[in-house]
Amino acid sequence: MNRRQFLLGSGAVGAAGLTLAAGGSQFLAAERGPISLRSRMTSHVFNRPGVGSFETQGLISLADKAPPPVVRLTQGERAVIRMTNGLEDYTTMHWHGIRLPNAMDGVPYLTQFPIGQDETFEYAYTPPDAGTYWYHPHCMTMNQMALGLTGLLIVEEPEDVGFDLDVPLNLKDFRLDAEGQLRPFFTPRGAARGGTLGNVSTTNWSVEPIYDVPSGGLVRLRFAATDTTRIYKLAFPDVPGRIIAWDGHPVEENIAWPTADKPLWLGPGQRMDVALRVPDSEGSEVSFTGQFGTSQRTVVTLRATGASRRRDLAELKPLPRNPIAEPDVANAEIRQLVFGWTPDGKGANNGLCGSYGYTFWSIDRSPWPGDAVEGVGPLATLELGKSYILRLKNESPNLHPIHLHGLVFKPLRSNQRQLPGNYTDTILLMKNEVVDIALKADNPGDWAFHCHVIEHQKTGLAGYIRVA
Ligand SMILES: [Cu+2]
Repeated sequence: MNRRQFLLGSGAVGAAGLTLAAGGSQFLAAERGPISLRSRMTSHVFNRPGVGSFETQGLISLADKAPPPVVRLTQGERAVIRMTNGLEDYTTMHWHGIRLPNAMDGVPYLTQFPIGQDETFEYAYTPPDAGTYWYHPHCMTMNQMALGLTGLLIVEEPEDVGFDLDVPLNLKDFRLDAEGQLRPFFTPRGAARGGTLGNVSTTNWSVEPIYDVPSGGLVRLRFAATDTTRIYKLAFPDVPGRIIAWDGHPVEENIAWPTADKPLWLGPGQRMDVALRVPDSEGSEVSFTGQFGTSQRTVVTLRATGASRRRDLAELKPLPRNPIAEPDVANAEIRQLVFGWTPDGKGANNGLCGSYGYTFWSIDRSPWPGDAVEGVGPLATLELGKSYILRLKNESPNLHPIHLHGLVFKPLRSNQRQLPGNYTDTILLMKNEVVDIALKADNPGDWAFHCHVIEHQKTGLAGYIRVA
């Protein structure tokens, strides 16, 4: 297998109007061209080992009875994605981590008017960076994401990077009752604290899936934490491998191979690419696990299939660097942003995009008044082309994966830990942590800046940064 990509599992799109949806271990070929997506209500059968098999009603996807497909684009090639809203509620689509023109960013009121029922919005952009990204609505966000509408967006390198197989892994929880039906995904108690956790953890909408991979082969695993709340604490199997990319971009500073004793935390919105050398003997299995509360559960199992390909990790060239402008840290201006509580009886005015009637959170002690409020100024205005250090200060005991749209940044230092200096779009702030991040403000526009625990975002922990 070479540059012509074969995809595992949960479906893929690439060609005009082509939506391939399939379960199990089917391999699908992606083709190029305009992509048509249509949201819809659907159901899905979750097989839960030891619990049973239930068809859950009331889910939202872009395919029938299947998870949203993996969308594959090519670095430097213009993409056209026609998003049709098949739901009664309004929506938009956001392309998390992609450095694109502001008008294509999918943030309601800030960059576009929400998409109404049966309306189509055409997103067109040229992704400058290769890597693992994802997409999700930014209007009625909590409802639509919690019910299923999160998918991987893969931007392929134009050149073959040498893997035998590419395995997208969409990590997402659902909150189901004993009959497998949806329970409320927003709770005021959760929203005011760490968020409301699901109880059924899935990978590509499957519980503990097993995927066939070539024996002795080199596989690229693309983990994406697309849950609205959960911070995944991952442990990897004891086989040859390394973490090759973080939040889309090739790692420049090493990230240690995680174990059950020292798990790797992947917060909502974050991604990680892993290169793994599959064992030689057919039928052998290796499992990636996660710590869920007090129990250790399987996230995905890979099963070696066929005669060994006898590949070697040393055959992999480093991933090509993405064209990111290095910030000029020595001359960067410092701006502080504080994340904390602001209990308030009122909810945000999100117009057509949903509100829960509570405000618990704030940035710089001002809660986001809502997507639809006019005349709300930016949290900061950055001069186009200049470098900045943003000092992110978490004044709360809860963790916040802070996401900046349209730009990427590099962590410089923390008051609590050693942070690898890898480019990212989402940084997980620990309790009372202060992190300095550096960026070059080279993409003009109003860029949403918010917590990716969606209950936090929707109850005040949001705003935007202007680059002009
Ligand atoms: Cu948060």
